[in-house]
Amino acid sequence: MRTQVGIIGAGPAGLLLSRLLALQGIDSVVLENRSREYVEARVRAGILEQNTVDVLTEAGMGDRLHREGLEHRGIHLQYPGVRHQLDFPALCGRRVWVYGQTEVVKDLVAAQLAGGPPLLFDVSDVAVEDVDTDSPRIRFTDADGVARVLECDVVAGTDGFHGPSRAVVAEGGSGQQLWERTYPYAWLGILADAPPATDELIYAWHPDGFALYSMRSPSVSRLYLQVDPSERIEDWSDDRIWEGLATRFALDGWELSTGRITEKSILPMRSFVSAPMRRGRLFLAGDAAHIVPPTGAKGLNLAVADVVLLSRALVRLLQDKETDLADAYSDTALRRVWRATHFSWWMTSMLHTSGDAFDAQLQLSQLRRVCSSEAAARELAENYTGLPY
Ligand code: FAS
Ligand code: PHB
Repeated sequence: MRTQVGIIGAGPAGLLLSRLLALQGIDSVVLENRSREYVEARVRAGILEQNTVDVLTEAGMGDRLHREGLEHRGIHLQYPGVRHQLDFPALCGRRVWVYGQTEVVKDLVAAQLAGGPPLLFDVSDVAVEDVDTDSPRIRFTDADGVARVLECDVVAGTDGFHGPSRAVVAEGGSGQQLWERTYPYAWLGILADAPPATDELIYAWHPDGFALYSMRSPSVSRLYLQVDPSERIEDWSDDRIWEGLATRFALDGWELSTGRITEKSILPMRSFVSAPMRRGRLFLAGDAAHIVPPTGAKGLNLAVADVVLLSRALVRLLQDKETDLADAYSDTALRRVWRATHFSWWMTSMLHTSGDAFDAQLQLSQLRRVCSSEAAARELAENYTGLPY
């Protein structure tokens, strides 16, 4: 098999990269080691930045997003007795959309399978070779158990945190730098058949711990509460979850709406950055190179930003035979990665309780500042809605 760009991983990064390249006449093959059902069912991100919506729309992937997505003008910040709305368009002229990552992936998979570049599910034994040459290759076993070799001009490692690509970069002579922070808390997340009791997301600080009120549609709520990383999901009955959420969102004259919980899981929280995001003809994008805590709603959006940058670099490399954008890719991408990493750390540090009384006063002071200062609110709004590419 031969293609111009071999793409490992059919998450949002790999699928969008393949789409953007195809629109520019560059062919690719996407290799995914899970099934279509598994990839489309993974419950993950929910918020799309203005940039992400614009990119998906321009790539012809915006129809269902604009039909079914929920356009939000802002978020609410809450601490005991106060729920304050940040008006993003007034603060920075941008807004965000609620449209689950599952829906983005379903749209991209459907487009890919309807005449797009080859997308192979259920592959195994993926191995990347000769990335320091102009003819790298990917060895793999296809879904029928047949050993294959995909000859490429470029390999894109969009295989997420647990994929093989980052290790290939590390084995290269350019060396690898890793930065990691594991946070002392996790998120217990639920999906519930319950109409959201709020028009926009609520980020709530409470002495018992952080809570986030999000949603997927007018009839499906997505909620999270801060728990200790050692907590086990089987120790959290539905009643215990709803009680914890009701306590943390409590506000006079307002009531949480409950319903059947259809999914629950505990998500660890970490920041992780790996540099460089390239070795020869292998380029990393998305979670393969970086992880952010979900508090800033950056993970999916950062993957999209990487892929927009990478697609431009690969078009220039493969069509114009110019290496300038490819040579600049890693440094350019990492500047945005660190901006998103800082913002995600800042939101996480402001909102998650540690049990330390001094920390609590610092957090409440920060929250009062953001809720009372237009300048402080604008800084949050600009980062949350996505800085211009
Ligand atoms: P992905 O991990 O989505 O995709 C990588 C793909 O590569 C996967 O399909 C995987 O199966 C495949 N792969 C791996 N190894 C392979 C191999 N050897 N061969 C072939 N394929 C291989 N972000 C937010 O903004 N908000 C959230 O609330 C949020 N919640 C999250 C919850 C969880 C449990 C997780 C894990 C992440 C969450 N994220 C959230 C972050 C998430 O949305 C990521 O940022 C996003 O999926 C990144 O997309 P990709 O880089 O494409 O990586
Ligand atoms: C979600 O809806 O899953 C979501 C929204 C905002 C976040 C994190 C997760 O910051």
